Amino acid sequence: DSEVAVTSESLRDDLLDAYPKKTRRKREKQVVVNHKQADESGLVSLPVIGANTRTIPGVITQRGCSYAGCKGVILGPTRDIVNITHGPIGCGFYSWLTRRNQTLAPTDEHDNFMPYCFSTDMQDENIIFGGEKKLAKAIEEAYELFKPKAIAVFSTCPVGLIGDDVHQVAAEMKEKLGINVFGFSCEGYKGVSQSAGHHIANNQIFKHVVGEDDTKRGKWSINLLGEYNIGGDAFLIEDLLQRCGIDLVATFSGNSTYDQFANSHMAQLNCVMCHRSINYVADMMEKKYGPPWIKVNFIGAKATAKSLRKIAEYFDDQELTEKVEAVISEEYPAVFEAQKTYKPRCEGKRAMLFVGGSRAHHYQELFAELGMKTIAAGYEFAHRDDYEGRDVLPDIKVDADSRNIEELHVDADPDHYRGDDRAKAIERERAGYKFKEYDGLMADMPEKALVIDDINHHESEELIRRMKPDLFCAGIKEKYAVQKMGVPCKQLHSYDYGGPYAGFQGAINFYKEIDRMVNAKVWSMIQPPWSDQADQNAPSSSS
Ligand code: CFN
Ligand code: HCA
Repeated sequence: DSEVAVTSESLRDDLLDAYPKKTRRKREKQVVVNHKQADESGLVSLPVIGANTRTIPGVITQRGCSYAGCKGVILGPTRDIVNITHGPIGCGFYSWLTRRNQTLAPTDEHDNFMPYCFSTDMQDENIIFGGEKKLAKAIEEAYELFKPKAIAVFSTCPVGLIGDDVHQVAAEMKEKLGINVFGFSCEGYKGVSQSAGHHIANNQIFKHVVGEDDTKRGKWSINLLGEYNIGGDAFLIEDLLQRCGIDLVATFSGNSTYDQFANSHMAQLNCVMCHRSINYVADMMEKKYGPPWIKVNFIGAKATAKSLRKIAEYFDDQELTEKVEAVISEEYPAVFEAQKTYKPRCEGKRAMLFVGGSRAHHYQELFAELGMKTIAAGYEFAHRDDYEGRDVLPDIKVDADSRNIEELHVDADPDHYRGDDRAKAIERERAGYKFKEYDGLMADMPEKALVIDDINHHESEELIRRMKPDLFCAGIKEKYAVQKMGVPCKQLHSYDYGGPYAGFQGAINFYKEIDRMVNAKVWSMIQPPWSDQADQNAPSSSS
């Protein structure tokens, strides 16, 4: 709409004007007005956005590191692998359950080691003389105490700097103990964000675990890829799938076990929820074992129904279709009721979403169900395909910083954009069409909304000051700075203390929570920092 149109263009200029020339040149590629253009045939093209590039030193970024992406994100939610952080104690401690990934209590068959934080607690002496012996001892000690099926070792920055060989130690301990032990070279400095860590994790899990157990699965068997059971989301999705009669072989990796990964290649279909963090596993599994993959999204009631139907469509079986429709009809009345209550209270309110590599897109569905509008959004570390959909040019810039991880740039593989409607897409490709079917964040966002990659503190403060959204969604580092500006901040990472938000019941929980936040009177009583005119450092409100 025109209000957003005018503001977005001028706001973009103002955000960028604050920067020195060189910084501006970098940031202007990542701060984009979502102007969609249609050609004569009606095909729409999207603006190009810069993504997956190094953060500018000196700005306050939201990003995390490679170790966080590997250990915290991908392997953290698996309950019966002992995850040992090889490094100083802080890395292990701060990646221990802060993400709110949940799981079940232990059983005879499956342990739960999540309540424990395992680390080698490196000291000066290990930095100088090497930490491999300490690591071997830690693995042995963990084995003696817990007798796990598998032990994983995660490298922090100093491990790479001093050259400890975690893979060699892991191989020796695997031999000695007779269980699966494997390591990850996920030193925090690798790549430009947590995204590098996802890829490293995916490669090793695929190499060391997937394919170990060839037990056959029943009809309608799937894996759910990229669902991490934050706030209990996976519990709700598991329940829906089970009621539909769908056999969930493995989730990567919410509420998962080692045995599930080992058997996952026997599933008939991979359903990818967070494409950013796990597309590599989907691709490798398809190439090596055959199951194709489709995208799903269980955030939002409409999206949940659509995803269940999409799975049923893939199997093309009347019985499954009927079961799926029955479950949707059981769940939907409560959703309609809740929408009747909460939509009038939230309708027209404006949200900004800056988080991660998929939720800034997926959560727009839930806000739309409340009649709320997303006026600005962006990812911390996503790649261009997450913004623009599958029709993007290969992102193959390999600079000096990433030369050791060339293989991370799988975006160069055009096959990477297959997935949904593959047959149709391939057919069109053969006919010489350039794909114009977008399924990324930008296609779904309003015309002229601001899309900002790797937003920093200066930019979010300016956005809030100028546009005064009704809600800002981000993470723990942003939350209290934002709230001191008089705007409620919902954490879309940890869900604050709430959730689950997936599926139908989760959507209802979310509506309630957002109503509570955007309609609380307290926000109008807060004086933002710039309201103090005497403060010479405050940004001027007329610019
Ligand atoms: S649970 Fe996922 S959904 S895995 Fe990823 S890209 Fe992070 S930890 Mo925070 S909340 Fe976030 Fe996504 Fe996928 Fe979580 S949006 S940043 S690395 N993410
Ligand atoms: C990570 C994990 C994180 C951080 C969340 C936050 C998560 O990237 O290391 O900044 O609040 O979801 O826990 O994304």
